[in-house]
Amino acid sequence: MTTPALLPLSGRRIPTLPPGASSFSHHRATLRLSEKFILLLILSAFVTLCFGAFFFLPDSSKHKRFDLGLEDVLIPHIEPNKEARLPGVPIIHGQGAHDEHRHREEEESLRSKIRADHERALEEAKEKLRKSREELRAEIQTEKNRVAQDLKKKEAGARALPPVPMPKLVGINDGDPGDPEIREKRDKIREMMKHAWGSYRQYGWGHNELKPLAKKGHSTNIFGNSQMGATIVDALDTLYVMGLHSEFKDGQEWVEQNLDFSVNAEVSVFEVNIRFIGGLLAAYYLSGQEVFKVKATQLAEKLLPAFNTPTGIPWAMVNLKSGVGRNWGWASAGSSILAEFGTLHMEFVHLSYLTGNPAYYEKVMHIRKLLAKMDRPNGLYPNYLNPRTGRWGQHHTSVGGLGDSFYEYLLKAWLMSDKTDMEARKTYDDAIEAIERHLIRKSSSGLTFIGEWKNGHLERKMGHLTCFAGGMFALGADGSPGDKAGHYLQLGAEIAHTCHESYDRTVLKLGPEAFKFDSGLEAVAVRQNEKYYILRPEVIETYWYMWRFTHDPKYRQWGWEAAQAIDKYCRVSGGFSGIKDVYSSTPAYDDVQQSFFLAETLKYLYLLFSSDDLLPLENWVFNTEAHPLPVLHLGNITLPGSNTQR
Ligand code: DMJ
Repeated sequence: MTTPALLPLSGRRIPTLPPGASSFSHHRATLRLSEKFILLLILSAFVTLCFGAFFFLPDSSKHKRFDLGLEDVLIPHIEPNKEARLPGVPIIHGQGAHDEHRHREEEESLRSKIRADHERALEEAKEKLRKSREELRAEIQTEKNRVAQDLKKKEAGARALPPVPMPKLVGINDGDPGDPEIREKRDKIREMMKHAWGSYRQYGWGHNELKPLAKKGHSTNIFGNSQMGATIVDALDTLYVMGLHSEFKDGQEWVEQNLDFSVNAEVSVFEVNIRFIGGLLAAYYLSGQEVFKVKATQLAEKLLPAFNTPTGIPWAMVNLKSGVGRNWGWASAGSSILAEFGTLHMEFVHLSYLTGNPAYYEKVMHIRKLLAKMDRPNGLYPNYLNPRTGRWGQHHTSVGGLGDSFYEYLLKAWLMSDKTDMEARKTYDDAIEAIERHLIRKSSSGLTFIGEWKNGHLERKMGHLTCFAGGMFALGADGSPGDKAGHYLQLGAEIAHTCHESYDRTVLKLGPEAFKFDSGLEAVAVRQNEKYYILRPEVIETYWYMWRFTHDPKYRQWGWEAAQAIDKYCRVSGGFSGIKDVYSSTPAYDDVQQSFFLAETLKYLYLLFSSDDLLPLENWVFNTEAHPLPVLHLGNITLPGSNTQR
């Protein structure tokens, strides 16, 4: 495994020059400098002589020219016995003679000043010409040294970034599980990854996603009309972790040669952050290849205009070219979405850490401070916040869609700070306490579920997206207040169980998009438009976290059931497709291979069948798209933009 080299920690990009290029250009600069110096000397002597000659001419001729120059530009011409008249200034009779006198005096004093200056310049020039060659050379050298030093100082100033150590990169290894049976399962997952990647490589290369049945590229509005190879960027770290190095190299080459963000496309700030910036940063940390860090920074700069709102809460979408932002038309009262503006922290802190540019850190900390000041109905965070007014939209709260990763990132902000960001931990604990009080219930048959809060009522429905919370509760157990670690681990296990039930109660053994706990229904979808499975990872994600914390073999068993079902029902010759109805024995495909299938679903499955020393959770924090970012052991380093020493 390669370890990233120590980096120039620069917020601004300094063009990389070939070796020797900087000293060459410096040499040229100094040559030009000495030529310039001599030319300047000659010119100054010449100008001085001309001016000298001019001032020794008879008074009448130069007076005329002098008056002309000033008259045209500055001073109204004064004829004897006529009053000066400036537009808008009334004529005051009787002052003419006095003004003329004053004007003459001013003219004379100006003339003597100029004469004195030029005489001095002439003396200096003569002095220079009297100097020996050596003396002149020495003077030129001193001047050259001064300019060179100034240049160096300027360059150093541009790079003067706080020296930060690279985070510890522990556990980038093979993760061989040892047990041959488990290894076989893991090999199967790697084979699925090869099929997904290979199909995309063949039919959708460079497009954001793949249509595995139509065998062509695919994209959705979250990427605007761009072709930014979302699948490539999202899949890079999974390829790396699985040891698929030639595929990784292929992806890297595409990134180097084609990934360009100067496109006229309106993209989702959240999606681009979690998939692209998260994906690029993880690829950088794992492989040490500088290009990924450079691309992540270039892209992040393009997202910054989204924060230009009256409150600093970013727009949901931004045009990468124009920087113009706006919100989704469907969002309540022109609001931004909690799970979107609340899911930037991890990536943005890493960006500031790596580049030394405080802007990223400041943006996300501003969001945190703003939220901390707001009233929360029943202690809950509504999903909608208007970026113009700073007021909540509809009072809907969810741990699934629209809310989910906001809570996840509070916990992960604490974890990635080496558990020093206590403000984040406290905000997480308070939020979870309110969620437990108002949203978490047990069904009549004893299944624990997380419902949705809508204007004071609990909707007894849970989304597939919400299933990630089982893993989150387990991950946050250690460090929870009042010795509640056991409680939260148990809560994680209960959510994992409920979500497994939602899979187990279908025909295809794949979970629906949303399932109910109402009128005798338990963990099943009711509406037709909630019966689909689009290769989502959340349930498998929770199995993996639960496996890491408990080593209960049932989690590997459940993960294997899901992997088999995906391979059986979602696999087609051109990749993997989502399914429209998991309760139907004749599956209809949605014909989309989502990029998160490669980033998350297959990665979590692979990790589930690997040993724990592959990307240990003490050292890595996975962003919401499963991109692993190292814990920042900040110690006593001050993060750029923060006022506090950590
Ligand atoms: C992923 O893009 C991320 O996990 C995100 O947080 C929400 N869900 C999708 C996958 O389902």
